[in-house]
Amino acid sequence: MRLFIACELPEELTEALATTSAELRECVRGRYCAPDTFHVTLAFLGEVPATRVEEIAQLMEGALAGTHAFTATLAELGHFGKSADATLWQGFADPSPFRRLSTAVRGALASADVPFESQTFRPHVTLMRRANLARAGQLPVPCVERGLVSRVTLFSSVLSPDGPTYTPLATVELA
Ligand code: 2AM
Repeated sequence: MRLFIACELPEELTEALATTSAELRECVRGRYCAPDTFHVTLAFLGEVPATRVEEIAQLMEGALAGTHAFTATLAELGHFGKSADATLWQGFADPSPFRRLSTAVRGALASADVPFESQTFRPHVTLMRRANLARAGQLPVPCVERGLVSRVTLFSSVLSPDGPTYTPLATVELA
């Protein structure tokens, strides 16, 4: 199974992100992410045997026990990759609460020898993939909103030409 652990987002943030995404559609070509898939990845595990799902869910729960929910404020747009073929995202005013969650989750995975992608963590919500920014007009000013982040979920991801399908397998409600 293809697995990742991510923060789910409250409605206020999802709506603001969807507004920004709709404005981006006017000026950037690429593959848009559906608003009901918006999330902040904390750890990407990739292919993992299904027999390890329960262990991973328990590691996630242990790592986040006693962790508090927090208010997150959306901030600037940014991108990864080449400007002609970019992943376009919106970031947060204060990355530190997301960083603490990611460090805790990744630490628990590492201590149990569960492999994950260990590249530098940069909290973001992907709005669009394969974005051609080289041919884009002026990007819109993104919608900025605050909301309470209170759920961390282990998802499975199934890729298809119509886009990924994410299925929640286990969720931690932050205190
Ligand atoms: P992205 O949004 O920055 O592309 C589910 O696929 C989630 O896991 C996506 O949010 C994606 O991050 C992230 N992801 C996919 N492949 C990844 C990889 N090889 N390394 C790190 N994160 C990855």
